[in-house]
Amino acid sequence: MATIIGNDLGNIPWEEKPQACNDVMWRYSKNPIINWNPIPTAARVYNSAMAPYKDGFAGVFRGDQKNGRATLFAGFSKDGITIDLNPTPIAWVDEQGAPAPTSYSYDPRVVEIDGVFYITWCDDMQGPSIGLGRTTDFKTFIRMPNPLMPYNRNGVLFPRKINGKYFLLSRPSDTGHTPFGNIFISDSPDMIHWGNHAFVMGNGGQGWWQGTKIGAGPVPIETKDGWLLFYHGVSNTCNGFVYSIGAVVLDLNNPRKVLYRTRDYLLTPEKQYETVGFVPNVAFPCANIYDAKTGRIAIYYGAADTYTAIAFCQVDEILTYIKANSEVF
Ligand code: BMA
Repeated sequence: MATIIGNDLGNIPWEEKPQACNDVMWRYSKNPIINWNPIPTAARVYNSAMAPYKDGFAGVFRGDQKNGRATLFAGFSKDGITIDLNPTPIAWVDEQGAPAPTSYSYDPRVVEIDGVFYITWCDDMQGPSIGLGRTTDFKTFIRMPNPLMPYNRNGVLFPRKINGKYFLLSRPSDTGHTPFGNIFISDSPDMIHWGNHAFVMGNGGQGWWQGTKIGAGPVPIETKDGWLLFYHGVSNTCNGFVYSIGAVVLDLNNPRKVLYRTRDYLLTPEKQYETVGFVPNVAFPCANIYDAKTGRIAIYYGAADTYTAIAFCQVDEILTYIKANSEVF
């Protein structure tokens, strides 16, 4: 039985681990895949989401416009690496097709559930909150009611119902560059009414890399051992926050329960495209795609609030590592 419970994806972007690498997560050698000023309408495209679509990939991308304001753009790719970004921002509509603009939008996640692609992002509802919308073709984007009260960020949906309910991770915050933050979970019978809010995991631990705050990253991957969720952990320094990537395994039937959690980070800013940019020292994962047959996982992460980059890992190797190096607190 394959470890990942999901689809095969023969065309997943992939590069074998370099021989000299001792880590379980490694970077794409041609990072970054999106550089400064990729389209005339956006200076920096990062913290973005991709999903398999038709015979290639489609995604929703955070683009900071030339007035500095963050918005979302659709993009398409044949190989998951070269991205064709639509230079016109996504024009959200309501259920009747009338314009439903956003004031700002950032850090999108995309998940396909039963043939519909749902997008969560950081939306403005009198301050940061979780936006929710859907598309079937990456052309028409329909806004749905905001699932949670402000202030909140890092809303991430699970890719299927669990015991008849949709599940949403989130990270309650403040209006600014929040100096705290834990991951919570809510569920819903219909994607409209959300409740049963519960705490999942918090900042801290023996190490310092996730000592300030944490937030869910890409959509959780269903595996035979549990939901594999990559997340960001933040430490504070005299020069500001440092964002690293970790992982956690949540119980398949009860995703409120943490089974294993990385004691150390899996990837921290080291490369120039991660340590130098608009905001230095940020590795911020927002998407993963995977091939159940080979267990290959490609993670899309924003680097230095400037670039889009890819990292790779293999599911059996990463699960073995997390179990052997787990710290649950
Ligand atoms: C967080 C979010 C992210 C950003 C990170 C580092 O609060 O705003 O979009 O990548 O800060 O600046």
